[in-house]
Amino acid sequence: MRLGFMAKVYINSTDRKLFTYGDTTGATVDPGRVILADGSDHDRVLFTVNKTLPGPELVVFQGQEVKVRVKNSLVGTETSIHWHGLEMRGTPWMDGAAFVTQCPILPGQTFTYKFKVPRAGTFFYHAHSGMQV
Ligand SMILES: [Cu+2]
Repeated sequence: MRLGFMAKVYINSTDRKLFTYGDTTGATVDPGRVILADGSDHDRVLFTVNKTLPGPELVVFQGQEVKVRVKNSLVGTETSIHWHGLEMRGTPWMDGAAFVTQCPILPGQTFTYKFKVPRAGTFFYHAHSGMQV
């Protein structure tokens, strides 16, 4: 049986073992039981946020200012984070489209996104540089 939507897993960067997010028992997860968010079961490289896919949930009030500090820990690859569906009124440079509204965040660099959430709803963020779309 695959975990699918039943649990969120993360990978330990030192030993590359999988664990269930929020579980404190230390039990590992068999990679063969994990199905990725897009439903595909072939092996490939994933870029994650804070070692999870999907990344951490952000709960924000309409009109609230958001600050998100992004450190690019990818090896040899630039990135940026696009705030999908949110209009960046007054701060278009915070939209997160690399080479369009900002320079990409280089490996080892940190960039802080700071913007106001213009409206209520459910949105998502994703990497937005080169093939990271
Ligand atoms: Cu998008």
